[in-house]
Amino acid sequence: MNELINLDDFERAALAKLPAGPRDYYAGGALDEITLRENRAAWSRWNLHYRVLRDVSGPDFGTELLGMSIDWPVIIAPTAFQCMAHPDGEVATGRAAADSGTAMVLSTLANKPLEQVAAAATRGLWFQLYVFRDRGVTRELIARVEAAGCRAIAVTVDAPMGGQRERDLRNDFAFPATLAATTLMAASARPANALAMDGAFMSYANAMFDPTLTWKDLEWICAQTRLPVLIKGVVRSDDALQAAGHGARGVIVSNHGGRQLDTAPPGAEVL
Ligand code: LAC
Repeated sequence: MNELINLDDFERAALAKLPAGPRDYYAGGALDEITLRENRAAWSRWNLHYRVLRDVSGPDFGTELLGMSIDWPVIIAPTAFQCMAHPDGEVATGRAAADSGTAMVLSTLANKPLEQVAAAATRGLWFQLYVFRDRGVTRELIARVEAAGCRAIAVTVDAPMGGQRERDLRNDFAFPATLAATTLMAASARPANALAMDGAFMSYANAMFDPTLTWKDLEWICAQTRLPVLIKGVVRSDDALQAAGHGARGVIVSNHGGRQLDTAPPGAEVL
């Protein structure tokens, strides 16, 4: 497939194939979607300050990221419930990442089992971790992530509560009962985990994720694993410094795609 595609057209066409619920869940943001719009606008304001006379006959975009070599400096961010869009879900995304020579980050709320995605994402897989009120679930997830050969853990820190996503409320959107967050569900038979995903992200997050997290808990997470830990959802340099002081090996500058706190500044600007 070599024809050139305009990405905006591609996205519009792909989204148009989905029912309103999943489409708006994927495409939407929190509240008035000010941050969602600003995220895109901010990237388009970026300029490339190119240099000249540098022998570009054999360009090489390869780089190293926490010991992982990738062919170009972009990896695929975690997004939940990909089987609402395609039956191959996260496995297909892992394959696509590998085919293009890069890595993927798998969501805690993935529909495909972690091990299957790891087998497809041969150029590297990171795991995005939500910290559950039930620390046993969290510990089991970390152990499974290590066993599957993931190369790093990215702890989401910008969703202590679910964002107010008005499109989801208007659509009365719920994750489809026919799809499970398989990696998570297999992690434990504990009651906290048995709660079916029969709600929207907001109610699920509020019921399951630990809103009491502090920097001390970051140290606890780092102590549970030999993998490098990053925190995802940072928009301030003082938080980045604090992360380094509490054991994080990196930060992912992000506002959760504008899906959490509306009016948060765009990543491209604060980076
Ligand atoms: C979301 C969660 C799953 O943004 O990260 O929907």
